[in-house]
Amino acid sequence: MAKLKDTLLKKIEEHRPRTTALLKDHADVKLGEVTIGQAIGGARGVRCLVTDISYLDPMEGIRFRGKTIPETFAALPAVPGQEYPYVEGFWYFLLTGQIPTAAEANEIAEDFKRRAEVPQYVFDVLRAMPRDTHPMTMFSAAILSMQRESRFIHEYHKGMGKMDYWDPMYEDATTLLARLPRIAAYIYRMKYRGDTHISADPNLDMGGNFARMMGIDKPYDDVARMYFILHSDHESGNVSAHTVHLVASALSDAFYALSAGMNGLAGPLHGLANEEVLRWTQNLMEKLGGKLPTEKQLKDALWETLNSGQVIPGYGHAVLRKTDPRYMAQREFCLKHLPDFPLFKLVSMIYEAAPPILQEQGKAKNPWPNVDAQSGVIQWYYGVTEYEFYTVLFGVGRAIGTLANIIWDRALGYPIERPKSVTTAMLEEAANKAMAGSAK
Ligand code: AMX
Repeated sequence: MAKLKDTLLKKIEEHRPRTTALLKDHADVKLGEVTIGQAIGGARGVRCLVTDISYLDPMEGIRFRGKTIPETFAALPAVPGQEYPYVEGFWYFLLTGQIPTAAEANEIAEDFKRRAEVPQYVFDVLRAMPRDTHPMTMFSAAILSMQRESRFIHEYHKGMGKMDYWDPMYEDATTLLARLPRIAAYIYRMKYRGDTHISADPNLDMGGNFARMMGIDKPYDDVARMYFILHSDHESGNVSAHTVHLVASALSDAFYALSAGMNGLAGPLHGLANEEVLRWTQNLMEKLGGKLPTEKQLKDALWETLNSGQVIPGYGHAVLRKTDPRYMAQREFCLKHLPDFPLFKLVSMIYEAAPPILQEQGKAKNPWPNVDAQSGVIQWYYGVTEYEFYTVLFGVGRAIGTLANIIWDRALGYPIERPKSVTTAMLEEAANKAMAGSAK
């Protein structure tokens, strides 16, 4: 894929002096102080990661390469005749910061097709696993199984200059990304559709082919495009993105790094929340004999969840302090395509009821919905009712952002990550010193 790589190399060469100058002349400039609360409390708010691919403002939400979600969707070339853009064009955009032309997006789509064939041994690995294995475990294992093909590790062992690391990383990442829709659809149909499979159509883009291989009619192809783009990147500090970055910082290749990131995404406080949301709403409707709850029944159910020490899935965020624009983008899709769907109505009722209850409880810093509160409803509407599969869909999307990031990590020569730990006694000593200081 000469053109994207050429553009990317140009961007890398333009960028490198900025990183070099910052390190050479300003390395001691402080970005903030780290408190005891942050050291114990999951490093919340500690500014110690760098990425130019996306930035998460607590009030505004995500911007991809400086663009909001609506701006991104509007700027990227749409697949002909479809509502949503090429995922492949979005990959170009995340990597270079440049909006591709329709021809450029199509070229990437062609390159993805050339790389998309999944080797049989990957299916063999999946087939050897007990059929009740969680689909995220299968997804992660499938990714890891392909590590033997890594160009990066091959070139590394041959001997390669550090400045060139990004190139085989790009090759691995692109091949991996191109294969993920097939792997995800294979897991889905093996587990839930009687082990029947549908091959890709060489005339379709990534979103179109994913819908086809899942066996779901239009507009599921647009759902896939929207879903993959919305879930791609949320700056670097979230568990999946940070894990991919951390593992890759040891010069582990893209296969090792992405597989590890997927294991983090599979946690219920992170990507698995979309599964939890559907489990919660389905349980509630089941209890009520399949009917929508009254306002009172819903409030009681939300309080019951909180009082039993559980979280309300799909609500809250470590950084955001308003409704997630990824939630809103999906809500708009629902209002257009499935406004009367009972599950969407229930999710909309929760959207009204949950925030004031979380505020009244007074624990969650952000009482508003995140991306996961809305995404399962759309899947359910189009027939993907097996909610344990939802995080795999998130994973295909998250691969786009995390892989783009580790290509840039290599291009800018980011070192192995190694923060310093302290002991509890050291924290106590620091606390005592601070107390003594303020008593003076
Ligand atoms: N329901 C109930 N309690 C919640 C809550 C929720 N949705 N969100 C936060 N809280 C609680 C926390 O558990 C914590 O309680 P504690 O003091 O007893 O430990 C307290 O409020 C303070 O937490 P916070 O600072 O507001 O959030 P956080 O940064 O520690 O955690 C998150 C963020 C997302 C893990 C949390 O809001 C949560 O558990 N939400 C529900 C799960 C969810 O939707 N996860 C998906 C997030 C998006 C994603 O990554 N896919």
